[in-house]
This record gives sequence, structure tokens and C-alpha cells, in this order.
Amino acid sequence: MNVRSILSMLVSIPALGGCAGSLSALDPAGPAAAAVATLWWVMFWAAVVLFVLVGGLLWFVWKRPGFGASMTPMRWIIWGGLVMPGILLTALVSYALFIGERLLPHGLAQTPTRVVAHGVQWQWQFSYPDAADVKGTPILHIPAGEPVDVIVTSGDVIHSFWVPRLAGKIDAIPGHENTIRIQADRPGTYRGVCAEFCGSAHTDMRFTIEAHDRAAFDTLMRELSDG
Ligand SMILES: [Cu+2]
Repeated sequence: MNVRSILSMLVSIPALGGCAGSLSALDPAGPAAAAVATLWWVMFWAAVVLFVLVGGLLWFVWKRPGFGASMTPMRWIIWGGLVMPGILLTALVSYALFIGERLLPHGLAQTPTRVVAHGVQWQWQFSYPDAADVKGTPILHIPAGEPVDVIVTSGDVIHSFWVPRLAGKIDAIPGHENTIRIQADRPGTYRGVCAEFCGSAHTDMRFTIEAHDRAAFDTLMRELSDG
């Protein structure tokens, strides 16, 4: 592989960012998913920088025998093996912790709408603690343009609740409740999956989220409770 084909491969990699679709975490439709996507890009470009740096050193060593001989092996190990990855990894981990902390369902001035996602082999059932009369639905309905706390639990084995365009993923654990905050910026239909292998029909454990504007959501809750 010559230098030109390597360069064209590197240049074409960012085009993958155009990958869109109902299950693309790189096509965010809400603030939590946008933060996750930004973290992904930061990690990606940091990896590219590291790759180019290490690849460049290899290239010099290969093309120019004697390159780097002025520095002792111990110095190479300390600077290249400890200091450089230490600085880069510390920066990346700090940024990931900062983003992760912001994604937690902290208290808000106005309590967000709550919904419950209950996973059982191999489907999800959704209920609405704020509208107790509404029976469980196979589709998750949420209001758009505002945060929604999803209380995730399981009736049998460990599952994982993931709507890639709206938020990160969170485990559904039997006998335990985990909460994840999601938000859809605009009304629409979004897709979700179980992200933890949970048995032979794991891949069938997909679900749909419908985000409605606030008035339509309230009307729907009333209709579902009347029914
Ligand atoms: Cu599963």
C-alpha cells in the first residue's frame, strides 16, 4: 500500500460520519445523544492524532536508519510509552467523566415526565407513573422538547435500554431500578433496541419511541386512560 492510498483512506474515514439511520448514535436528535456523539468524535480524532504520531515515528525509523539514536532507549520509553499516552489518556478520561456526569438525571427546577421501561424476554412494556390510569403500551410515548426520565427495570434477566438517537444506554436489572434521562428535540418516531445479549430472541427486542408535542402528548395520555 503506497502513501497515496493510505492518505486517501484516512481522508475518506470522516465520510463515515455521514452514517445516518434510525439506530445511528452519530445522528443525535437530543442533547444527551449529542453529548455522546461529541465524545465519540473527540475519541476518534484523538485516536487519529495518536495513530499519525506513532505511524510518523515508525516511518522515520524505517526510512532514515539511525533516526532517534541520539535519545537513549530509556528516554524513548519514558516519553513515548509513559508521558505521551499519560497526557492523552488523562485528558480523554477527564472529558469522558465530565460528559458522563452531565448526563446523569440530576434534580431539575421542574420535575421531568417519568416513564417506566420494563424488559422481559423478549419485549419491552412501557407504563406511565404520572398517568396511573394508562395501561402499559408496547410503544413508548414521550413529550418532545423536554427531558424525560426513563425508569428501567427487568422481569427476568439483564437487558439494556438503548435509543441511540436520544441517549446512551442503561442496564435493565431484575429487582432494581435504573434511571436514564432522554430527550427528543422534535416530535417524531425513534427506534430503540436491547443492547445486552439476553437470550435466543435478543435481536427481536426492538422497540419504537414516539415523541409528541406537549399538547398532543397530554391528549394521548387522556385518550389512553379513557380506553
Ligand atoms: Cu437483549
